[in-house]
Amino acid sequence: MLRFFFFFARIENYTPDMSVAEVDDSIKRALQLWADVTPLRFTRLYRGTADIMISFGVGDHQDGYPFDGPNGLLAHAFPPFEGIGGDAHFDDDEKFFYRSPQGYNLFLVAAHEFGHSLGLEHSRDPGALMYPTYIHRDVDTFVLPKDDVDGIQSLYGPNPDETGPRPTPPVTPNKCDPKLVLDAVTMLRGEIMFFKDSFFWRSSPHRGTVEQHLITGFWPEIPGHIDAAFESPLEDKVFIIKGEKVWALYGYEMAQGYPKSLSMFRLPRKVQKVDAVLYDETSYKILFFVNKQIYSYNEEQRRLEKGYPKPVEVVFPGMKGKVTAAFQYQGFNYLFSGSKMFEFGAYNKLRRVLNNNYFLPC
Ligand SMILES: [Ca+2]
Ligand SMILES: [Ca+2]
Ligand SMILES: [Zn+2]
Ligand SMILES: [Zn+2]
Repeated sequence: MLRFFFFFARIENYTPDMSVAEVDDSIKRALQLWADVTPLRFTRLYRGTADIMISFGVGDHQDGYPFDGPNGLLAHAFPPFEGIGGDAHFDDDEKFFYRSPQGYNLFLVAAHEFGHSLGLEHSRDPGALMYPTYIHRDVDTFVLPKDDVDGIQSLYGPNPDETGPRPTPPVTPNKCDPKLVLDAVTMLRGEIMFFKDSFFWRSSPHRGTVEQHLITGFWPEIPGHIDAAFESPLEDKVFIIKGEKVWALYGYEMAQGYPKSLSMFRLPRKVQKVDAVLYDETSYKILFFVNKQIYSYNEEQRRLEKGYPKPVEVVFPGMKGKVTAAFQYQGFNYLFSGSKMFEFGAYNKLRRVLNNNYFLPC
């Protein structure tokens, strides 16, 4: 026997930021996100009292939890209970959007609030929808993360009416996973950035802190699963490479005029993907790792160096396996291969082979 949980939802009023159809669609998709993975089923009411009463208000809106004007609190929702329980209120001093990314995406805010309406609390997983702070995400490709699926299924169980395959819920990478393979590593103004899937860890050596964030929370235009990244002190930019596209960051801002083509580094046309990039601050040379070869680009002279490509093991004797990420730090070159990290000192002499989370302690 199939067992479902039926909830009624009613939209009491609308925000002037979006059309009625856009609000309706955002709310519907936000509820559907939870219904897709549970026996929860939502029906819309147009009058009377629903389990989930949805409204927009400003300041003191008569429930004892006043809103605070632009930013800060975006919305709140009450855990399932009688009366106000389950209700979701949105601060209409915010600018909500449907498509053009200005302000806060109503679908994302509503999906988070409905998590509360259904009984979920905040999550510490920085990839989770139930993470306490709003994070910009690509809503066209958004799939409810594993942490949220596990949370809601612990309350209501899985969807008994599973029709066909669903997209796999994304799992937030774990720096203590012994099988972790990093996508790219770079310095960014004294901090070390470790990229993996849609996330990065930011390590501040002087502060001794490591934080994990969604890439889109900082740079909405940067895709996940990047190939390589490096910082150019000459240009004071961080370059992010995926396929033949190159983006540039100026600190935490996007640099204008990007993405550009990988051909900006004068690589031969047959090179359409790089595995890793290492910037050598002592010589202003940018080493591109492509399969088992290294190309060297002289950034000062804006040309590829003669005699390249060279095999990786000629430039870095003792390097084993394909290089998957690379960076230079405090005079040492670090080449990653799978779950290992090779440390090279002066004259590219191999010093140590470490685990690749050496800088990301567990
Ligand atoms: Ca607010
Ligand atoms: Ca890589
Ligand atoms: Zn309220
Ligand atoms: Zn919340």
